[in-house]
Amino acid sequence: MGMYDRPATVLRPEIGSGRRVLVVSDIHGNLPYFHGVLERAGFSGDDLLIVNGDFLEKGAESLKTLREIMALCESGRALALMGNCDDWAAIFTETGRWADSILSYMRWRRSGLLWDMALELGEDPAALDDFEAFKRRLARPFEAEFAFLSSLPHAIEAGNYIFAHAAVFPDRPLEAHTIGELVKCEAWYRLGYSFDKWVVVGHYPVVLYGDDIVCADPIVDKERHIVCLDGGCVLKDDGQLNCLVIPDIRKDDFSFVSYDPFPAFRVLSDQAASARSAYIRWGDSRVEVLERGPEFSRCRHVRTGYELDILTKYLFKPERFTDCNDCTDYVLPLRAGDVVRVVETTSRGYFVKHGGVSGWYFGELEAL
Ligand SMILES: [Mn+2]
Repeated sequence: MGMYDRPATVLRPEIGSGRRVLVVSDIHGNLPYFHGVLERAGFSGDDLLIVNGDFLEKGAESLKTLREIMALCESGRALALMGNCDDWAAIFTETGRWADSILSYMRWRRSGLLWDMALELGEDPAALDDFEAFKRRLARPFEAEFAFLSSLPHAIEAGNYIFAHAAVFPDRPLEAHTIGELVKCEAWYRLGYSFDKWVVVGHYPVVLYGDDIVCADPIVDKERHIVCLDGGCVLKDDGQLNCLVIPDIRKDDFSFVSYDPFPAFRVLSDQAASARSAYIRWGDSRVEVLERGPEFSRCRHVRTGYELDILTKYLFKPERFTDCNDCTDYVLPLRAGDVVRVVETTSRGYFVKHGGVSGWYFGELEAL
């Protein structure tokens, strides 16, 4: 039986009324975004931070992120739960195909927890060829880190809220879920469940729930009592790290703050939204390049036939058929005076974010 088939561990902490609870999900080793969103939320010693899983992998600083979260948990300022990218303690219990593929995963990503651990041991992570021997070298120096990871619960229930990395199923108690059910479900929000308590999840970037408009702000569904938090930090170039701010765990009112590193500017002219747009995203990004230019290329999205201009640097290969970076041709509805954050500056205009939504602005900008 693999670890994901085992029963989940549920934590039910006592959180005092009036203690503010902050919730962050899918940090993915991105410390600047993590620090940025905590600063924006005014995280203080009186708050409780809930780290909703996937604080490791994909980003540049997994080991450092892990140690910061460990320190916050040990001081009582944070509670963390496990995401599917935080399951590294399993290397000491799981065997077979999963373990066999870890070295090639490391060489492909060139980052991640085990990559960082090898570097700290003075080893070249790309040159490792014996995973069993590497594992034995990790056990002692990183005993505390692995003990912390293996102690992580898979759901937290407190006051009016349930937190899990990816999913909760309403037909059974939390304890009757397997670990895999809580941490691995894709596009869970589409399954249509409703809850009495608020269920807060990450795991699936919220932008992927959009059809033709890209919005990285949390999805807050007041009918179904669901919050989807994952703003695509690390995974999407224009992504953000969202932080839910719950003033009282026994009350239903909450807000959120977000962090991305893009500089803010003021819009100088009104602009109407485009009548139609497409959001080309990972997993469905096959395009045919109709005309390749130095800055923009005219492309046809293969599945839908939709034609749009894509930044040439977003095309992965110099071939006629290629996949591409996430992108959109959406023209944002803006009013003079709006503040936008600039992701790309091009000869045609700016690719910006406004209220979590990504799109184009073709007028002038003014520095703030
Ligand atoms: Mn995940």
